[in-house]
Amino acid sequence: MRPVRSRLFWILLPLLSIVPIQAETGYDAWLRYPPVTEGVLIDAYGRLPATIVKLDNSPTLTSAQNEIVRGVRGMLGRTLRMESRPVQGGMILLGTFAAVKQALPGTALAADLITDGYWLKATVTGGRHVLLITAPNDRGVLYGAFALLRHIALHERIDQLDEKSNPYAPLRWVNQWDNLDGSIERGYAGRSIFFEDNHVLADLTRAADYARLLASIGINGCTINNVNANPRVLTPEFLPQLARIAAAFRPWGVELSISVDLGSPKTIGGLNTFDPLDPLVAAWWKQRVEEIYRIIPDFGGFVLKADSEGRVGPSTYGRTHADAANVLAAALKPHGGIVVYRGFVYNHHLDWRNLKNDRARAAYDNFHDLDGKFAANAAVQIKYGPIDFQVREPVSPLFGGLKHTNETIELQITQEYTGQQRHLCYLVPMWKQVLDFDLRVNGGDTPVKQIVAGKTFHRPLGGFVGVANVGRDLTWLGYDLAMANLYGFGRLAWNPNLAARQITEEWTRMTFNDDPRVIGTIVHLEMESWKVYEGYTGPLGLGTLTDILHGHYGPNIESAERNGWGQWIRADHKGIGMDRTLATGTGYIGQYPPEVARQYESLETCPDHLLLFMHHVPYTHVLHSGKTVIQYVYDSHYDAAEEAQQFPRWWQALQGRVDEQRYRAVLDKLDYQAGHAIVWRDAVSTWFLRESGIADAKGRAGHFPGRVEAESMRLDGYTVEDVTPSEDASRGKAAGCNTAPKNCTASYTYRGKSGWHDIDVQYFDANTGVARFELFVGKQLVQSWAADAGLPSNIPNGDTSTRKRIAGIELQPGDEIRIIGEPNGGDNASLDYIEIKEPAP
Ligand code: GCV
Repeated sequence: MRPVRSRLFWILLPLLSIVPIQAETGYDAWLRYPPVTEGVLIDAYGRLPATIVKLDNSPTLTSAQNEIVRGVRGMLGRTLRMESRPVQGGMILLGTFAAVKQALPGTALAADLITDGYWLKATVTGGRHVLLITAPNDRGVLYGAFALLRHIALHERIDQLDEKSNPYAPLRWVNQWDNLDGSIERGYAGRSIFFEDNHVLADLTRAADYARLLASIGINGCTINNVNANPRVLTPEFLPQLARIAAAFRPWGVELSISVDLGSPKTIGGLNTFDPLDPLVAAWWKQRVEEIYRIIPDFGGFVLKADSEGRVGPSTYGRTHADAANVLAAALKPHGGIVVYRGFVYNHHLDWRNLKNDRARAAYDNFHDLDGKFAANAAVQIKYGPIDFQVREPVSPLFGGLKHTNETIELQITQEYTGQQRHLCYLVPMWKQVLDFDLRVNGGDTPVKQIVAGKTFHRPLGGFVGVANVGRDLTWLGYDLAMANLYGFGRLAWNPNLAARQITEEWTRMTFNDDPRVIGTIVHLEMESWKVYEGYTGPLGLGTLTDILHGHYGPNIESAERNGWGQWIRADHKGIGMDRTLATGTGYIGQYPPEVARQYESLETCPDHLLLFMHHVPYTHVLHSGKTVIQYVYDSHYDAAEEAQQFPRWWQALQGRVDEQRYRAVLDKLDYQAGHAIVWRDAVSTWFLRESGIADAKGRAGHFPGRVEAESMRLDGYTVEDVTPSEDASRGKAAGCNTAPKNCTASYTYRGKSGWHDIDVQYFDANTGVARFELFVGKQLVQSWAADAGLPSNIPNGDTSTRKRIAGIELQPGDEIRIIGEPNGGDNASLDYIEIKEPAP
């Protein structure tokens, strides 16, 4: 009998056929391996051999084999048979060149592969289909395995694979800035996955999973502790703990390295000196290094920050950076280890009154004369720009200034000055510009990527280092969309010639899905985000106009001025910008090779986006774009903040197209960013209006239609307070509730037009407690929320200023809008203003 189906069944049928999108935490990042559902692809991938053979038992090859089994099971729903010897039928064959040669004599191997490079080759030998994944070394085979899985995840053909891929540079590292107590310097995603309470964590599952992520993008080294290093890391009690992390990394081909403190021979070694030229000091390092290699044979080496930001260094004994690097290098050399010496050396007590002083000069001035003096197993690690990871900087001239010294470039995946993983700011487009920048050393074609990879000056060592701050948050970086930076860094370190858009598309498809709308929206968001962030934080080469003395997060323009840190923008009533010219300024521009120097020296040829980094000009200076500097500043802030308002709207189009959990989490972040972009816009525009005295030609700066200041509302319990810096609050003031545990109330009688409105409540979310707010219209409670974002300050300012949007409220003249603030801990439920607007179309 045919089953009888109810009407309801037929109504529900279309819904039943929709595969529900599973909630996801983000933990799997781009290694999710979701099922391939397209019929054509299922057929094509169905021809994949059913057996996977690994030719030796090394931990790395075992990872490669397991990973392919895992990926194929996830994506193709098949469980491959695992073997350790070639079989009669078809197979996926994993092995180094040496092993393949033995197992399949006569197989012609790709001679042009270098260490870590891999070859994927679909072939027929002895009548059987073999998908060969081979490489000169184990790690290369693992990278090949990930490459194969990437092809499948991207739904690319694999039946005729013949892909050889070499890494662009030997050194592809991340530096974590984790402290042994479990905190992370500039960490925005929870505590360390390595340390707690001055010990290595007992459970290193996260460390191993991190290594897997790193391996999947070709990263071969991880420095696990802060460059502001705790000497304890080298103590005999600590080394065995480090060995456990190395063991967690090893199956993924990630070498462990550590940051060390140059003062260690004295602080923990019992010597009365740490003079790098003292034989006792050299012997101490040698002995420590031997001890390390005894328990960690594949140890990568040391990273050293010295004579910088309060760290001790060779200057204590009148020695050079090369002396300091070389004493470590000598100890590491017999074991194949390297030392990476940070070029981030500058005086943070510069006299700001001296117009010739310039922090940007520091790296070149400190290292250029030492060119050729560093050991062959040492490299100088240079931040991409001469200041410190700003939203925009010119490339460091030091890249072109060391021809006989190994270099690495330091990029920052951690968004220290670029929104701290609360703002979307995708840095791959910026890194591409930096890496492609042609320094024209000796008038030749010398892009930064080639120099740091050792290609230009034929150096044996070199590469790419990304400062990363993954933490215990399940999303790793605290924000799903920020993971594109980690992915992009790895892909560029492997091949800096990849296009930013291609990298972003790959990442999006693997992290989310293949829906063209999803791909289009996310790629667009990511690709726009750096330009937008720069636009509302610090355009024209000013750098991020943030609070450089504290959190490096919200706006605080003047924190850059009149102190020894040297991030000056030299703004006064008449003009702005650092004069770094040779003719009249600090001479910094002279550190570049002549062609580049000529371009920057002249106002005619200096690009607008670096103008104020290189020149001091009046606010009325006309840019190449035809706008004056001051009008550009206003326009840039208004336009970029407006674009940030679109981010959550674009994202909303993806509801139901990405899993609900990540959809919500990302939407919250983009909403927050849209609000904070307004804080930035207002702070910077207000400050420039006040400083320059020149009005915004479009009449926006200083005018806030629909805004009701908290200080002008009826206040019960709330008291009016000044905010510092004043531009971080609307009209410079806030209302704080200092009556804890009693609540405070701010109310206002609406007199505008009746109809639907959005109400924005601007409040300050201090990190010392969790205040709560309730918003009433008349007697009706419309919204309540907690101020629990964990922002980087404990007072009302640009770090803590936060917007809560309450959309779609019907208001009528005479309605009372009332906010009740409930203080908690040190969070005084401070209010800045409310803004009542007609809803955006
Ligand atoms: C690890 C900047 C950061 C510091 C960091 C330093 C460095 O100054 O703010 O947190 O210290 O750079 O790179 O050494």
